[in-house]
Amino acid sequence: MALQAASLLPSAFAIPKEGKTSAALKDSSLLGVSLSEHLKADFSASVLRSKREFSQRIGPVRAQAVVTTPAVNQAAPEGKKTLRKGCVVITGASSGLGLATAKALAETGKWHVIMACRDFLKTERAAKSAGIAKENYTVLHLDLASLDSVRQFVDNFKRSGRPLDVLVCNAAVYLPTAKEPTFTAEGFELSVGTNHLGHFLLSRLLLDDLKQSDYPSKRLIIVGSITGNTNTLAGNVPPKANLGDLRGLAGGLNGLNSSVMIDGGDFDGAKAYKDSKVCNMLTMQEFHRRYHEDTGITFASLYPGCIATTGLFREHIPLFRALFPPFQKYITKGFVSEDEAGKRLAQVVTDPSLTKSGVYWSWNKDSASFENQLSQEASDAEKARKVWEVSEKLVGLA
Ligand code: NDP
Ligand code: PMR
Repeated sequence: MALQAASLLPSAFAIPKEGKTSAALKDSSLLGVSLSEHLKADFSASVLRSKREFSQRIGPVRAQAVVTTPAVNQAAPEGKKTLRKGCVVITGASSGLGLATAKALAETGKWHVIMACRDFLKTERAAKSAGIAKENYTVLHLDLASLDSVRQFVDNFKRSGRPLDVLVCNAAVYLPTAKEPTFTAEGFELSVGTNHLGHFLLSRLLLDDLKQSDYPSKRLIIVGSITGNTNTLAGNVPPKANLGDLRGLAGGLNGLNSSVMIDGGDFDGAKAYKDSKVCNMLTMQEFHRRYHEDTGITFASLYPGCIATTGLFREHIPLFRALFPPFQKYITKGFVSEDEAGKRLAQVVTDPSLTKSGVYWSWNKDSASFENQLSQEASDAEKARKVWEVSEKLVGLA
């Protein structure tokens, strides 16, 4: 495998022409960009807007007979305004980045985390061993590889009577060694079906709940990745992401009347994952274009760094799993621990200086956040619109 990895080097180091600036360097955590003043201004505006929306609303905001606490408690002692606990849904919080983010948020005492996971027991155990206090989390069942399960999750969540202040679409599968495709309950290729289509339906169905939140800053975050961005060195390691003309997606990715790959090509598990990440980043931007101005919701994506120790690589060969962490730590220097990555995502959930919408966040070597540049394909507005329209047909929304 060492040899195999080395043999990838020549093509990997050929930096493409696309993306005029040195985004590859930025994304690989070598350059820092300080937060500009307009971010702070944006936050003040968003707080004001939320307050205005809140004061304009009459009557209960939810359909259920549950009274939710207003975000700002005016009756606090000495006239001080205190913020109620925020409620954040995190998909795939049973391990890796999702678990570390749940832990980081719960530890503040300011957030209740809904751990939206497919394996209830595993998640309970993970929460316990991470030391997340019982009162700070709830496990709710969600299998993103089944659209029925997504709908069921949304019903259950609505019935819980909790407000939705932030939704984090984090779960993913990566199947780099699969020879043959596998499928979701509805027959979509599993990587795109889970990572993109499951999250697409989830976030569309929960958008109204986010809109109704009276929290000062409501956010929808979809985890992206450097490997879907071909304006970086990592994004040029074959197979590269490429959605083509979306003919496979339009055909339903089922391998019967269409290809299982978005671009209509032959099955490749690693490419399917990278394509799904491009869909994630495009979806975030399309949400931003369609809904940010009217709703005040912040839509964001991010590359948290290379968390080379997570379960994401569970399907990879053992030698890869052994060599990947030291390779990322000592050679690319893109490595980040699960704890550190969790703090980064928690920052995107809650930091008042990260309220700008439509942004793909990354971090430099001092762990300072900066607005990163997406590849040409991952920022193609026309493609984003098409992915949105085809996806809503596939998940039964259009
Ligand atoms: P993990 O494998 O540790 O976490 C993935 C999570 O997704 C698990 O909780 C898993 O649940 C869950 N999941 C998988 N399939 C489903 C499903 N059908 N329904 C519900 N949940 C599901 O990997 P990471 O923490 O590394 O990945 C988290 C995110 O970070 C992903 O979006 C990934 O693309 C992104 N990312 C990761 C990087 C890295 O270097 N690791 C780099 C850049 C981005 P279960 O425990 O039941 O398997
Ligand atoms: Mg990559 C700055 C260089 C850099 C970074 C930040 C990553 C991140 N990778 C880099 C470079 C390289 N990688 C180079 C030069 C090679 C050839 C030796 C290389 C190889 C490689 C493989 C085989 N890298 C990988 C794989 C995977 O199977 C991982 C993958 O693509 O998962 C989809 C992966 C990753 N490299 C990363 C990151 C963050 C990943 C995995 C996680 C992800 O994108 O979700």
